[in-house]
Amino acid sequence: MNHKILIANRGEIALRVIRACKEIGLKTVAVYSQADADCLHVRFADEAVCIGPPSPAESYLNVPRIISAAEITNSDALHPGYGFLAENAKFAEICESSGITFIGPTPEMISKMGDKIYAKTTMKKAGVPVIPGSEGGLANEGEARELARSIGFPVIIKAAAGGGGRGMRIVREESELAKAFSAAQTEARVGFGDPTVYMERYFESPRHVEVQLLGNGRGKVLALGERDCSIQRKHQKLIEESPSPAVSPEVRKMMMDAAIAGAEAVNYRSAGTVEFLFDESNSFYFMEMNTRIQVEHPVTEMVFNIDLIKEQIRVAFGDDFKHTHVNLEPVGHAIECRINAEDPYKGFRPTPGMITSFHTPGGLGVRVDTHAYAGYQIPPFYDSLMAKLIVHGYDRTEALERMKRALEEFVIEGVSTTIPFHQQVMKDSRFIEGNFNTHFLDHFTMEDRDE
Ligand code: MV4
Repeated sequence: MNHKILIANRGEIALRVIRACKEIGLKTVAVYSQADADCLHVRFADEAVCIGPPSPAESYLNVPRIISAAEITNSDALHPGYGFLAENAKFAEICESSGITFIGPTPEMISKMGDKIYAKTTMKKAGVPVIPGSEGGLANEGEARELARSIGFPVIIKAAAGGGGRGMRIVREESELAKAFSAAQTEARVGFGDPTVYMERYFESPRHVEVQLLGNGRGKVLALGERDCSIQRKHQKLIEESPSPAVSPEVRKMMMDAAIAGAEAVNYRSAGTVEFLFDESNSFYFMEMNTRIQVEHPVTEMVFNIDLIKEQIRVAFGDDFKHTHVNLEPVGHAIECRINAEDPYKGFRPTPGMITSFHTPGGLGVRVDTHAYAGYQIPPFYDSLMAKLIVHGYDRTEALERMKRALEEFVIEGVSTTIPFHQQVMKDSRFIEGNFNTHFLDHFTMEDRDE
């Protein structure tokens, strides 16, 4: 392949994409803000273009500046990473009309799946189980009330243009409904420019289990197992693993088949994720579909021994998957801990600043995806993800022991990190037993720091 790829992102994911490009002989162009001149993605890329001031709106979210950077460097393709412009259909459209291949799904697919009602309707039509609720948007409060009565309380009202936990309202009894309905509508209009809301039965303590998909845009979609992402705080995932300790082989097969049917029905291209809510009775229900590569993709890569970014690039240029990936079977177990520059003893408050020492763990089955190094100054303008520590083991027990060992080896000085938090979770009996749901961290308290 003879292409030049612009990476429209920063941090560890920019490095991750550059590495994939290098292995397939593609030239790379980094973009960076004034706060990121010392970032590794700038040094690892063949070329780099400064696109503006630190604020994301003036740099990584600034479409004209990114398109200009692609044009002056003669880049013929662009990888958006995750976050920033990764799920912006207009941006994908502008890339395509500027002759720049967008390494992701079609603009039409991004915009369709961004509409959570459309996504749900499409999946339901394809035979995927969806959460019981309204058929489409709620016309008015009266309709909301009538529906809530028939579903039974509690219910949840979600913004059609929302997603990822933004713009949701739980309603526990009828007396709260009027207020919740109008608040959800207002929030949706202000937050997403679309007041449309829909209703679902509310599941109190589900697990978040998601299926990794890869579509070739020629009608074929592969399902690469599932990830359990239930360990999260305020909709920020902290630990992910594959396979899920809660999913049996029988249920896994049904989940994979459902996800494939849904994605093949829309002829999906690129990497994508179908999010399921998984309940105590082992039932799964479609929640939403993400049309990007996700932060936690490495756990899938470790158990399937496949480079998801390379596959994304292949299918974006109209090639098929690598032929060896036809009968995919996972091997062993992988766990990821997100190492953030945050203080877990102080409510996970971000702790930007200078990293004075940085020693990453290594050895068999250990992977560290990071852009950090000793002497690196973490800027306050972006998210606090510093490193992803991923381990792979023969089974979950070995992966867990390996994670404990790797967390022990990891040395980061100068800023607080989530390492002590992860060390405590790895010792928690409920985590060890695989007995957790999305509320695991609600009542989790940090032990006193030993000083
Ligand atoms: C739900 C739910 C319970 N019942 N929908 C949060 C993220 C977004 N994808 C949807 N979310 C939820 N939707 C119904 N009908 C609970 C959540 C939820 C959640 C889901 C996944 C991971 C963490 C979560 C934390 C709180 C709530």
